[in-house]
Amino acid sequence: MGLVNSCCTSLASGWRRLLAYARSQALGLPGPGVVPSASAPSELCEPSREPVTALPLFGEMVLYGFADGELLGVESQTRAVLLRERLPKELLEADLARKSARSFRGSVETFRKQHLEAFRPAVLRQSAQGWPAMEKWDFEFFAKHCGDIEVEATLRQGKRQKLLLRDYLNDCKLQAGGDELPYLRGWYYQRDAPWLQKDLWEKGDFHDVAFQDWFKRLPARHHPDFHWLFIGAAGAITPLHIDPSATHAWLSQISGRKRFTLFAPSDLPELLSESGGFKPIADIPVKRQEIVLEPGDTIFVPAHWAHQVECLDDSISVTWNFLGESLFPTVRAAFLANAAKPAYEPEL
Ligand SMILES: O=C(O)CCC(=O)C(=O)O
Ligand SMILES: [Fe+2]
Repeated sequence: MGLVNSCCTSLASGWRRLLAYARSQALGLPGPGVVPSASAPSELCEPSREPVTALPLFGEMVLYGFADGELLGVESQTRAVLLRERLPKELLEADLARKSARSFRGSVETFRKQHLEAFRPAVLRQSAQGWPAMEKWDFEFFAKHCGDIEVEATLRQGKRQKLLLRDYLNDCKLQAGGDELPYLRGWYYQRDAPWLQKDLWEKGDFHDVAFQDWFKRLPARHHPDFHWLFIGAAGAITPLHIDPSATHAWLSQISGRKRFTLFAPSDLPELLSESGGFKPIADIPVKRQEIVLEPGDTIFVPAHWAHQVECLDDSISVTWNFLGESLFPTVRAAFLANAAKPAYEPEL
């Protein structure tokens, strides 16, 4: 899936490279790789100018957001600035001093205003209650009905391995309690077993109406396959990361419990180590929000909230990363800027 760490490595090291490049520009060095229509603006040379967030987008493109809401679209390979935009101010303001994750029993409209448009996490308790999956899905169900499907599990240190779902579920049992358990993350079940969908939400349900995916308004080749099942044994972990392509996510817990640890976008610089990766969460000095999802609960993780996830029990979840309305103009602008890039490979 490539989601873990991909963004924040770009935030720290990408930004430093860009800054070094901008400084070299100011010194009058030739600027190989600059797209002619857009050069690195001189204010990048300000040492104090550090981004507070970065949105990984199409290809290698990263959008760096600043405290004042300014946003620079940067092609990280060529280090050229491709567009200037503004981030929704709600994203930059989102922090844990405001209302954060909480129980929710309101209407779609309330959810939109208080969470989706405000970039505030939410826990929607028992919002998947009544889905047939809640009664049917456990490890035995998948071994019996989907055992012959080849899946790709994540092993130690992010290594991936293809194996039959039946064998993966067996391995989960054998390795229970060990370190770094294998974890089936991001299984795009709609390709292999689309019939599973009938066990989930229906048209007109909260999930269908509240979580509109604005990717659908971009050309079809840019609709990502960000709709997955996660199946993991108690103890399996998804390390701290930010979800790809500026997407919000919802995740509904079907079986077992999961703990989410969330950090606000405004704290992003505190989460990164010198080398550009994420620090272990135990070493992060800022406030975090911990939420335990019970079967039937759904969490809404807004774009750019970093999160770590741990299976507290043998766990099955369904999740969808979707593009929200307020980031759509930015993502569309990035898409157009990316599409308008000259067709040559700049020299580095
Ligand atoms: O449930 C998990 O282990 C991780 C889910 C998640 O954060 C993701 O899909 O991006
Ligand atoms: Fe995630």
